Amino acid sequence: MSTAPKVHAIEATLVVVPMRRALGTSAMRITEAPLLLIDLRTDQGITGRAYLFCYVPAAGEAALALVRDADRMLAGTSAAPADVRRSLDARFRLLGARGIASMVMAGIDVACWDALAIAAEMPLARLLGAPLKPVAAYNSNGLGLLDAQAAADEAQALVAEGFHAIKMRLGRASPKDDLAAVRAVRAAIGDDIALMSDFNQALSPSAARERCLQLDGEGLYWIEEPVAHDDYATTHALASLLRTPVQIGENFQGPRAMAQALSQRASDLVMPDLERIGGVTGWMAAAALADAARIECSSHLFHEVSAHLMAATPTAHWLEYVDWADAILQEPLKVTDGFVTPPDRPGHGMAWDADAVKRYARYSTESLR
Ligand code: SMN
Ligand code: MG
Repeated sequence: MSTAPKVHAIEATLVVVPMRRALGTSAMRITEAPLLLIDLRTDQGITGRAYLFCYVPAAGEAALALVRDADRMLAGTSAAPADVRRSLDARFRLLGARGIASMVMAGIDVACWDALAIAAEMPLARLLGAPLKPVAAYNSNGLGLLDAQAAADEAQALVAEGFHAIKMRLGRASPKDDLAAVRAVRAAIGDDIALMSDFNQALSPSAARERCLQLDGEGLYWIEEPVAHDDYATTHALASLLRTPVQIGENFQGPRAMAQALSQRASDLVMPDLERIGGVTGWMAAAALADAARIECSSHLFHEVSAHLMAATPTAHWLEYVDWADAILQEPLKVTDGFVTPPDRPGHGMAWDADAVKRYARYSTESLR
């Protein structure tokens, strides 16, 4: 038997990459993606990788400092995901394993699983017991709060990138403007394209009732996060009221939050996020919960890793696709006729393009030493 690998070092670099299409949400307009690249080196010479999407660059800086803390604590200890998780759980328990701390825990978990799969010379999906099967993806780039004509034009361009499903953001100041944009987009893409929608928690419970009812006959595939992400009572009521499925989940903070939502029948559909649900370890627990509740489970961001996880998810539904990390990846994943297949390479298959990382780097754990 081979000896168990240990953590040699965990390094991180914050890059801020331009986005090809700006993302105007009801909360803020995002034009660049702050990504924290994590490299976990084992004492056996293997590097496991992960990236975190940090929403705002300042959160990336905080995450970088926490990675450095984790590095100091984990160097020389077991690199097995379960051991690392136990150590980080204890390290961040008093701080609170939420928000940025839990993002960092998830990122390190993904990097540990990547290292494990590389050592086993298997794609991550295979290590999890799943075949490398194609997963249906929707194009979630762009399509922010544009006027109706601009939204229709961008929707057509997004479909032309090779997808049968796209997502538009909602939550304009006037309900009339959302309705006009939905109608213009539908007219532009035709009836055969699935059209997801996302309010990003913009509405009060009473406004949500009115605005979702108004949109209910418009053929939306789902309505996502109409109200505060943890207002399960309201999303439950909306799910009962509407014919359109209600979707939530990108803000589930670990599998326990998802279990609570499921027990309250908070939504028709769920879409956990790799960095909030707890990395590969958290995702597999979430996938089991979705399976037990027989609820369809989509992914949020991180399609490069999520494609492997969706292959192993019994109730897998839609893979969210955004191209933000393409700028720093050696081999971005290809979309073929609306499907993404996990790559047949050891691990999750992501490696950084060193020149691009240099170009977009802001800080690294090296610069903090
Ligand atoms: C979203 C994700 C990441 C940044 C902004 C908005 C959105 C989604 O909620 O579901 O894609
Ligand atoms: Mg969303």
